[in-house]
Amino acid sequence: MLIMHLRREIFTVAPDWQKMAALGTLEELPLEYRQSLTRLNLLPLWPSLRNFLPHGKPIRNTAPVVWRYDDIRPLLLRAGELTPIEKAERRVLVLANPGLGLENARATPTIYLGMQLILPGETAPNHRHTPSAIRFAVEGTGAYTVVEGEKLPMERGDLILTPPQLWHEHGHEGQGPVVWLDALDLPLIHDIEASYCIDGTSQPIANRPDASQTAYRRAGLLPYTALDRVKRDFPLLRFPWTEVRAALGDFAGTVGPGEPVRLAYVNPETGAECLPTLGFSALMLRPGEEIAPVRRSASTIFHVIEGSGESTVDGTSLAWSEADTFATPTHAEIRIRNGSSDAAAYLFAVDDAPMQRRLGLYEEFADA
Ligand code: GTQ
Repeated sequence: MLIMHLRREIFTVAPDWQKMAALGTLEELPLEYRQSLTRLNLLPLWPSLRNFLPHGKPIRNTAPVVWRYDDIRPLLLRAGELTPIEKAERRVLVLANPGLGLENARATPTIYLGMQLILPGETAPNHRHTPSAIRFAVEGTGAYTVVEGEKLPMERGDLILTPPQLWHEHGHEGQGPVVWLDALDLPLIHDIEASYCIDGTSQPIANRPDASQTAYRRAGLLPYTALDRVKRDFPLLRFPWTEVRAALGDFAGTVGPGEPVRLAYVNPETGAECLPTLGFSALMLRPGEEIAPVRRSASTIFHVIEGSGESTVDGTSLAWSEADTFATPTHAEIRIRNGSSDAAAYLFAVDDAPMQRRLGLYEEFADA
């Protein structure tokens, strides 16, 4: 412990030469030398070293940005008229961060977000893929996702997991449009050239309620057989909002003012995050409350389940109301304020902390 501490002290003090020496630039190198390097697929490190390894804090291109549901909704409904489901497979408008290039289809460096529309009677065909995905139901009733034969109703605020490589398809048996938010770890999986999909025929559906209504009905209770077998990776695929909302309300009574009332969605058998790469949590902001979550190395997106308010992200103000979604970069300073003095606000958060933990680089910073 002492050694760890000393190491940190030694290496956080910048030697003088580091401050003084400016690194050599590309332009300083003879043209003929640069051309020889290029011809041989070589690159000098030092001109771009600070790009790859900036001092103290990563370079962040992710813009703090809000996508308003009032803006998205009419355009998504129009997509319903313009593009039949057969021509879309998934009828989705991607929430793309302008700081990362719209064409790169990412809300943060690791989180893909889309708003998906399904109309009554439509089905989005069965497939499975390497990226992990979740759905967070935003509007409408009567839609469902089937994951490995388990039928998962999607009512407003419900979280549905579609873990990597598991078969999933969507349908809609109700009236009116249904919209949900998709979040995937697609940016990472695509960047490492590991993203692909396999199409399948429609799954046979098990004739029983989903596991949130049966085997994992209540926290603290597991099927007895779970004690003496290998824990399952994805035992629970649906987290109904009615239960999460009630849990937040009860938890709030024990959390001091200004302390975030925040619950993590976890695997009930292991207590760990429910997907390998992305983490999910629900926050309640009590009337008039403002919170400043600890600054951390993870990037996070927030989706408004109920209420309205304002956030400050690295000094940028973002106003939000119901069904809006906003992105926050890694290492960001974040404040979130409930704009109402008499109603609670509820947010759903997706972050990349699980993948950062697995990579051994997740950090929280105790700012003054
Ligand atoms: O519903 O399976 O937004 O495969 C992107 C890729 C949704 C889905 C997206 C997908 C899906």
